[in-house]
Amino acid sequence: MTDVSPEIQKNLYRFMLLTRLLEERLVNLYRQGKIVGGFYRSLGQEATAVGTAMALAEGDIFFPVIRDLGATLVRGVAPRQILCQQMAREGSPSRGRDGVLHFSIPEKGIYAPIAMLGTAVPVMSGMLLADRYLGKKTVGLTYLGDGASSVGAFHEGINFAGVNRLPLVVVFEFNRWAYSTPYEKQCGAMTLADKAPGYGLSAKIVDGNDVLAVYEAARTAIDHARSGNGPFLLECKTYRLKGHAEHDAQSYIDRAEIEEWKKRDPIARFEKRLEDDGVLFAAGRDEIRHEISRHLDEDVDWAEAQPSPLPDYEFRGVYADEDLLVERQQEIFVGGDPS
Ligand SMILES: Cc1ncc(C[n+]2csc(CCOP(=O)(O)OP(=O)(O)O)c2C)c(N)n1
Ligand SMILES: [Mg+2]
Repeated sequence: MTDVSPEIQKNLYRFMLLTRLLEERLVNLYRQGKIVGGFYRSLGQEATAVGTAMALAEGDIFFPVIRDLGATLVRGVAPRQILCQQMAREGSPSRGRDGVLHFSIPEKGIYAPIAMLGTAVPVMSGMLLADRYLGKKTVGLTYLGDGASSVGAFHEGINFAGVNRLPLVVVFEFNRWAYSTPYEKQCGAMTLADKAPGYGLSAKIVDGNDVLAVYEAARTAIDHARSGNGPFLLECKTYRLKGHAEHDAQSYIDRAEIEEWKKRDPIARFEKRLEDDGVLFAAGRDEIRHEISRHLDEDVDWAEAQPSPLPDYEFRGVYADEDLLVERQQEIFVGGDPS
């Protein structure tokens, strides 16, 4: 038995299911050509994103990456904002200027993932150092794929965070693949957690498809960081059941591997556990599913009715004095005299 309250367990379930159902809607929109750019799913990885984000406290900060839609939902981003973000409509957090999860909502502690893999670690280390100077007890969490952990910026950043004992939690989303590169061609260490001793850090490996185990391990990691013990590397073993993005048919993966991981689907597993433990039964699950679906119907209609941003919005938010400079930028980039 777990000491996690039934209330939190039901919330973990609700957010995993919301992530999945929202992504299903987004796949439909993608197939209708309504998504601007690519669409990256977290199918099979919902427990890792939801379980870790649920363990963060008010005021903590994090960078989601492509598999962390669930983390942003836990943190209070509305599904309709995500729908607008993916369709590049007004009403999206980036007001149509960027897609996927590339947006920041500082009041919710969400900062846009940095496109270059691994660079979140040094950037977040700097943010945590700044908060320490300000006397704040902020914990920072960043997600990193197995591929991202091979990038130089990760190693420099984690070394800096370790030396300064910064309250940083790195969640490794170990899903064995970095696009089409398998882990064997990525790193010689047996596990990503093996990287911790070299930097004097603590680490733990957890079943990333067991949402309760992820939540409990994330609480331990966050407490460790907040208590001044320095960074913590939490390796979640999970699996990307779809391709890198919707355009990728996963032709480089043996189908048997995918079939094997389907049996460990985090949502189906948690449903069984909730039932075995007497926390939530089929009728309760159906109620949650219907409620989510009903809201998503409304959200999709609402998002599709939102206008595209005005073209001149592209030039805003670049300089502090934006009004003054919009005209000049347009002259330079859209036409006119570039001198
Ligand atoms: C430095 C760098 N190289 C390549 C890319 C392109 N890219 C974006 S995501 C990705 C795969 C990342 O794999 P992984 O870190 O394992 O995360 P996963 O997609 O498995 O969640 C690649 C190659 C990039 N954004 N940055
Ligand atoms: Mg990966």
